[in-house]
Amino acid sequence: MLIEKHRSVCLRDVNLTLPKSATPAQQELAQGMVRVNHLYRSALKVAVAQLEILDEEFASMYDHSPIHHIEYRIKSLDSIIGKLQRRNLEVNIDNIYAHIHDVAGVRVICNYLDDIYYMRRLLTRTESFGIIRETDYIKEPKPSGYRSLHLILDVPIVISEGTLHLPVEVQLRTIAMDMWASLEHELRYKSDRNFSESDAARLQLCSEAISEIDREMQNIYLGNSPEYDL
Ligand code: 0O2
Repeated sequence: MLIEKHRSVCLRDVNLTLPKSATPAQQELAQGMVRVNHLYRSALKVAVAQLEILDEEFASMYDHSPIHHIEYRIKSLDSIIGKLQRRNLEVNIDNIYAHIHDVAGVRVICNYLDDIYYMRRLLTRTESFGIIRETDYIKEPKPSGYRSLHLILDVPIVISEGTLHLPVEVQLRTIAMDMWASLEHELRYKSDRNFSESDAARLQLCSEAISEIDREMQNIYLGNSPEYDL
């Protein structure tokens, strides 16, 4: 199953955010954003198409698929600007290409822990995509309790000017890790309640409990019928 989480940044969004008194720099940013949007959407399509091909292969050829579902999105313009500002970087197109590696983002929700590393191997074989950066928040979870494997992949796209390489962030996680991350994000940033230190500590404990469950589910699965050479 493929889920596109947000619609893309379009020219209309960009024009709406531009005041009538927009400076040349703001206009340049607006025009540049349209190209950023097109290029990263293209890279996202290539990465998602590859994942879809693998998903269909598992579904048609094997009893077990490592992929539960896939979500993908282009980062919103507000979110890109917010990230640049948090890093004290000037909001311009060059800094987006140079510093924002998750403009195109794919989340692969896997069934079991080993599926995550199996998918990593498939996505980073020589004939697949290069790895620009890898951060394993499963082996070393964030202080919040966040667990996932993050890959920044180098994805080639062919456009009229030739071949371009763009980064696509792939977050690989189990269903349980995804449940934790979604609810933690909701509780921390979106709900009206005050998020206390005690809430943070309890969520950290939930993350540990979930990690234990993931390991046990993996063991139950492997004990029954291992499908892959993991
Ligand atoms: P969104 O809405 O998910 O796009 P980088 O992007 O790698 O250059 P950054 O932002 O420090 O630098 O990367 P990091 O921390 O490795 O990964 C950021 C993304 O991971 C976040 O995206 C979340 O999707 C997820 N994430 C990281 N930490 C947590 C956490 O504690 N809780 C939850 N729920 N998710 C987390 P963004 O940029 O926040 O936005």
